[in-house]
Amino acid sequence: MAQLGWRPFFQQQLRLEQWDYPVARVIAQHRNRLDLLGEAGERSLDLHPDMPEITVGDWLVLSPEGKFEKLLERQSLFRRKAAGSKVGEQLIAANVDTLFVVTSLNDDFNLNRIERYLSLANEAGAAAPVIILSKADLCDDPELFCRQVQALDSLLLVVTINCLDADEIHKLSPWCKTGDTVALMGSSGVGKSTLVNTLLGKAVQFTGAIREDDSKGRHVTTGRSLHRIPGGGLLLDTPGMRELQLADCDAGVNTTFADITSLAERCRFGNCQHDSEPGCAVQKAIDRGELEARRLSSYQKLMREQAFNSATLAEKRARDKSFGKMIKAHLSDKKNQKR
Ligand SMILES: Nc1nc2c(ncn2[C@@H]2O[C@H](COP(=O)(O)OP(=O)(O)OP(=O)(O)O)[C@@H](O)[C@H]2O)c(=O)[nH]1
Ligand SMILES: [Mg+2]
Ligand SMILES: [Zn+2]
Repeated sequence: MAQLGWRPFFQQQLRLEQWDYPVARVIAQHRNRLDLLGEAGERSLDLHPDMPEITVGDWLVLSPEGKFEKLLERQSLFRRKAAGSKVGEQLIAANVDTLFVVTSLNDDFNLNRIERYLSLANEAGAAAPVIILSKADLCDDPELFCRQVQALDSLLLVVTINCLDADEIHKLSPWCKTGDTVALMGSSGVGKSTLVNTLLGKAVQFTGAIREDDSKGRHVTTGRSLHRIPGGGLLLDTPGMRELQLADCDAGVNTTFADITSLAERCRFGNCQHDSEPGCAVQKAIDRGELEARRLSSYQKLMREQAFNSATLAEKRARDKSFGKMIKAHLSDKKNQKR
């Protein structure tokens, strides 16, 4: 079980009578059912509307009959605003120790996008980000890009790699130890599934060539799934996200931009927007060449976005709640009438 990522943190959540119950980890998610892996091997579980929202990486307790009993509290949880115009949240992955933010060294390379993923990771709790710069073999000067990423944060872990080359994979082994869970996220076509296959030592995941005209991926992977490296950790492959909108991510964004938030403490006004207020320490740092103007606008954009999405979500939650109350009141009225 330890090989699947089972830890005292999960064990402690079991009530005494549940100690003998089977526990299993969600390794894949389908429309109507989940694939689980536990001590007794693989099994599937049909989804039911009464169950809480479950995602890949979650730990479940089952009854002796194999029915859903309980979802265990997560050590980390990745979520985003539901894609498109949908109001809601989507769970991406749970109980992840390390997030590999994969960016390829071609047209995909984009510091703002890296900051977006870092904010997601910093909000998820207990999941440390590593920036993976893929397709280093197709790039003349990978070090140049590496330095640009490192400039975001001197403590950030950055690795350049050719995902197709098994001889380079040892660069990632520090994060792929037995029982450790690594999630791979990034745009379509950057090489997430290629990396999974090379780490597993066999082709488990489909991969596909990117489009020639704009080097964009073709969204080859469509679902999230967890895979075990023989004698190593677990890899969570995800589909390339067309859109990663943040919601309820205030802390994650502020952690990602710790340089800006610490400068902001020295602004004259407590509510300084760092635009054109007098005594703005952030603007002063930009003037002095100590802070990139790009970085400030990336920070402001992510803060605005997450605040807007959080407000929309809060409204929806309030609406759902009052709707729920209305239904309940209606049903109890009916009951009373019958009596
Ligand atoms: N030269 C080179 N090609 C790579 C590298 N990594 C991936 N590729 C190629 O890039 C293409 C896309 O790789 P995938 O692994 O399918 O990309 P993905 O990130 O899983 O994409 P989605 O599943 O669509 O999100 C494939 O043709 C891979 O062979 C690399 O490091 N070097
Ligand atoms: Mg893929
Ligand atoms: Zn300011």
